Amino acid sequence: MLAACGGEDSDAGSGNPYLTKKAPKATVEVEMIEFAMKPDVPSVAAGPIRFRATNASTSMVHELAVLRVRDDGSFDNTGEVEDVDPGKSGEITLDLPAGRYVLACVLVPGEAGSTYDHFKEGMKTDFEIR
Ligand SMILES: [Cu+2]
Repeated sequence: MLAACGGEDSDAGSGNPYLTKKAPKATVEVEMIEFAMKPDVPSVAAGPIRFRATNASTSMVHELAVLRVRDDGSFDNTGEVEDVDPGKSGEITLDLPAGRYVLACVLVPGEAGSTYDHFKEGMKTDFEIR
């Protein structure tokens, strides 16, 4: 019989397996500024976690990507608060397993009016889920 879904990593439409509607057990406040990511805690327990990203810039759009570090060192992007305007905030709740993560802004030149590669400028920080 034919498989209904092709051989993609994740389902084509509904997408992100980490996105959850469960009530968060913890909230991580992340301040974004050029060019740094500043979570209010360095680690949090596994489970549904709300990330609230606040853009402290007065001029630049930023975003928060929650990147899980795979064993081989590559990143799995578990979810993003995209394109947060200066002075604004946004949030996402993700159900995440324990592991090493990086909180990063992944805007690149041409996106959201940016002329910088924010990740390369150092807009990232290690984060642990335990
Ligand atoms: Cu940024």
